[in-house]
Amino acid sequence: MRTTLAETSRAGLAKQVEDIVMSAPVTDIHTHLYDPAFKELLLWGIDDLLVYHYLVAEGFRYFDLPYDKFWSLSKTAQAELIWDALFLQHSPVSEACRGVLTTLNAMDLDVKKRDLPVLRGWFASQTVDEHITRCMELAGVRKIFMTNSPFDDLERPVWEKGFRRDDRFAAALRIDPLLLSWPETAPMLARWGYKVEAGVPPRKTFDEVRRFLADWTKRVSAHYVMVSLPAEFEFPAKNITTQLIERAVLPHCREHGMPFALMLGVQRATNPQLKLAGDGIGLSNLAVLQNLCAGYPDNKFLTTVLARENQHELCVLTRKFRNLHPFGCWWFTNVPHLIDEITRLRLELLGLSFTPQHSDARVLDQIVYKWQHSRRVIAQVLVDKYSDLARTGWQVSRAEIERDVKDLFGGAFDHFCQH
Ligand code: HDL
Ligand code: ZN
Repeated sequence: MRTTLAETSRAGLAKQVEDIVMSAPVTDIHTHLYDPAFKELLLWGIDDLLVYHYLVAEGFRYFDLPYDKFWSLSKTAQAELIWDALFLQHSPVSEACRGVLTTLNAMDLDVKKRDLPVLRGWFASQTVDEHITRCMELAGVRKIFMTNSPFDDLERPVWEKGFRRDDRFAAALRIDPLLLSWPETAPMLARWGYKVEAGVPPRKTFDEVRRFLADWTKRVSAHYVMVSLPAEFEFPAKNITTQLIERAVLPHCREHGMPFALMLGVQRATNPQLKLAGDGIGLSNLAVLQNLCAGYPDNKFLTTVLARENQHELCVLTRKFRNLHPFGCWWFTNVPHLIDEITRLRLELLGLSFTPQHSDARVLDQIVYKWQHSRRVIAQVLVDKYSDLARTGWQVSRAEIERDVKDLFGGAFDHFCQH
């Protein structure tokens, strides 16, 4: 059957958009990866890929063994149980399973043979430095934002000792314990020399918390401050969390021109026996976001929400507040079906003033699949939207597509952080 002009032009547009989206460099604005100076904190290789907490949760749906038995096994033994259950006994169709195979395939490793020892042998022959370069090139990632917590006993000493930074890794200051566990955190700050112990007048306490935030912002060269908040988080509320946000975190962020990144909707330890894999989801009351954006117009808020049901309201709030920048399809929404739905919703409601994705990678190799999978979905959504424009007679040029994709892949984020 004859191909119509419209079909030819759509095919040409699709090829152009896919080429641009699949190859554009991207800034990965939230991961749990580390500068190689943190040594074993930077996870990489086949066994870390297989024991990723997403796969642990999926694996336990087939395991008969008790949770504690699994946790007592070596990483290698855990990886073998997961490989057997999720790859050999059942087809690896889940996003986290397919991701492992996408990554191995991108590294020219033959997954057809299903030979885990051979795969292990290849990774054992790699060095971390060459592997960082390889993964960032395959993923098209030019900068990796870490999650840096002064409250992490393994991470803190490395910062205190100091090290030469790898400029491919940027820092974000993560402060969950400060805001969510003040009674346990205040004594830690006191031990570190900040006068916050009980009985200290509130004003002095909040000034000392600001000094702590300033010291660590400088130490790690943080680009933003970040916290993950439970679904039941309320703001304002008559509690120390609200006071710390209002009297320390927000003034600090204003003084340093930094966004405050809110990740809303986690329900920690839904099943504690799954450890890191045990967190779940809750519906957030996004009035907290409205109150923060409206009440603090001189602060900037990066936000991602965990519940699919919160995504539309986040877009509407973003239309109301230019100091709000939504980012990513976070965690349980980082699957093709929802990346498509959420990105389509955002483009249709916001245009290009948002950041569609971050990887949230915990294992270096994951940036390869998380970005290849996301790019493919984002490209398809953009093809549809540009095709919708073409039907009006508006033809986007290659340069305009490249400009738009540059914005989505870090440009809009950089602009938001700097202005
Ligand atoms: O709080 C967070 O930053 C989340 O991303 C958690 O780390 C979660 O465990 C995760 O890795 N999600 O992808
Ligand atoms: Zn995360």
